[in-house]
Amino acid sequence: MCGIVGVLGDHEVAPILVEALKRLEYRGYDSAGIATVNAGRLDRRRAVGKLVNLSDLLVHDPLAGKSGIGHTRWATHGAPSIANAHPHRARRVAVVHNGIIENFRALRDELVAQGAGFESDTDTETVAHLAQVFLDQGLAPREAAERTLERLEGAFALLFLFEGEDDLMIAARKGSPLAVGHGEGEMFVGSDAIALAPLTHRITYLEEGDRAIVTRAGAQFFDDQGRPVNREIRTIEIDATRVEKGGYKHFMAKEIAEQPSVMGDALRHYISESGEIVLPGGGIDFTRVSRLTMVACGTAYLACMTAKYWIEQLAGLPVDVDIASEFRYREPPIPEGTLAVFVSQSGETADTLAALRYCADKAQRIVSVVNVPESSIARESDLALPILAGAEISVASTKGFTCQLAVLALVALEAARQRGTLDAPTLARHIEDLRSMPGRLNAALATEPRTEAIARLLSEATDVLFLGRGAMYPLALEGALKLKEISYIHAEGYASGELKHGPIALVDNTVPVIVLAPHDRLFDKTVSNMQEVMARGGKVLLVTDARGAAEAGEGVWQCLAMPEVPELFAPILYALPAQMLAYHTAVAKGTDVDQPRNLAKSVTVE
Ligand code: HGA
Repeated sequence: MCGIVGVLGDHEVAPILVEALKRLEYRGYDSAGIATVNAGRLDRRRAVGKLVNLSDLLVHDPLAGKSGIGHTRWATHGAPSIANAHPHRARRVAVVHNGIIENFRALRDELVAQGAGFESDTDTETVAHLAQVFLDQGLAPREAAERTLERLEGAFALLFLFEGEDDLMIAARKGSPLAVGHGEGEMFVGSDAIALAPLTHRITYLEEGDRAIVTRAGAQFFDDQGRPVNREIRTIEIDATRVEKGGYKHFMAKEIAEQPSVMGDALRHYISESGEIVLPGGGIDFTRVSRLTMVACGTAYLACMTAKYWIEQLAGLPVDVDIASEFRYREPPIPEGTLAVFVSQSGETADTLAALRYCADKAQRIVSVVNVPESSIARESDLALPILAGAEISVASTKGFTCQLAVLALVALEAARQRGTLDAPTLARHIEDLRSMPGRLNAALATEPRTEAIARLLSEATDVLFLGRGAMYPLALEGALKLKEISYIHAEGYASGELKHGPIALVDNTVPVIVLAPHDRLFDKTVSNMQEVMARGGKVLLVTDARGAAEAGEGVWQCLAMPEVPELFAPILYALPAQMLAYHTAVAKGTDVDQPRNLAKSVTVE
């Protein structure tokens, strides 16, 4: 999603802005731009496509100045074009925006009637013109920005820069995240701490409704009522090496390979030396919980679907799983005793955050599972459980997903312990099994050369089906999602038993059917469904273990043998072949793996 940066520096700011925007590239974007104030004069440069186009433009048409704002745009209103790229400008004001101004049509009509000339199709441009109207009325920049913000409906992170003001940026947050970075005689603003990582580690996160008046001397913060407020400066340790590819061709490849180590970190964080589960903040009192509502989007939603199998089976608690964008407008009843759980890698997913706010005064407790502990979702939860995956840069989530699964598995086991639904030896065995997962993930990574060879064949396909049964069903959905996200091959995931109720009509010898089937208690059932596919000429790729391959591998198109894994945690391990297949298929097709078309990371608009 859109990335915002702002710098009041003591060096030429254009290269610093472009570098900071590069660190936000991972969010996905279609165009980019910067604006600076140089000796009072406001100017801007914008380009469509990758940041290199903006850099090239700046070589031929440089932009001087030590104060500036920058933006990577993921279009919501208006096609990716130079005219629609940010910063948007009215005469004396430039603005960059993340979010959607919902009343922009009415504002635009009003401004056009007053003589404003619009250049773009965006909602954002109304903000610049509105601020200019207030400047024209003789208001100072700060009041003009304030009066502008009062008129805006919807969600935004906004950063204003003004002609004639070399030492001023105004930042505002309603719905979309924004952070202020504190330097020595320099000040910064960014969509997240990663954007500011090499510039400063001292960060203040704007709270919902906050505005910040930023000068080189520091920042003053005001709440949504305009009252001055103190906001904490935190020291954020973002390991710069975690934001680099580290010799891998793509961030996705690096993040797939990191899974054993980051999962080890996560498990050590939550499991004591003596094998007890330790949740932070006093944990969760499951004796007071009668059901769970789990809400998320995309891959995180599929992690919740997997957790439903675990929590229901291990702890005997009913679990509802919802897509956040549906949940928030359906306004479901939240029965007493409901524990509401929100899962989001970035912790900023707009729909998930809205769903959390809907539950805030209704659920017994709000728990979140996030990768960014300073995120809005974490901060608005009663209890935030970090997944400790480290910065995830690739748009397609990999280590984020498996670390979410690991933390949710621990939640399921802790619920079972408190509710007495597992005896002590069984619980201890499951915890030990979970602890063994990093080693098993390493063994799964060793199958990569074979996965790569199969992926080359898969890249010829135009449609692919994924099948799974039990907790492998959400993984079939995840395998299909990953493949379509980055290789653009149409893929669907189905519950194996559901195949004959419709999708089997799609099967012919051009449609690879990927069957995710460890040799577990449901293996025979899944194999029967697989036989139904093969009987109709379908090409089956069986992803199984050595026993599964020995029993059912004969006659399949391809067989991929995974290491042994305890049945309960097979979805964690089988995520890896699904990820590696998608990755190598995308590489074979030559797509933009880390920033697939039309997609964005940290989905901060609804
Ligand atoms: N609505 C604005 C900004 C879009 C955005 O925030 N995307 O993440 C536009 O379309 O330019």
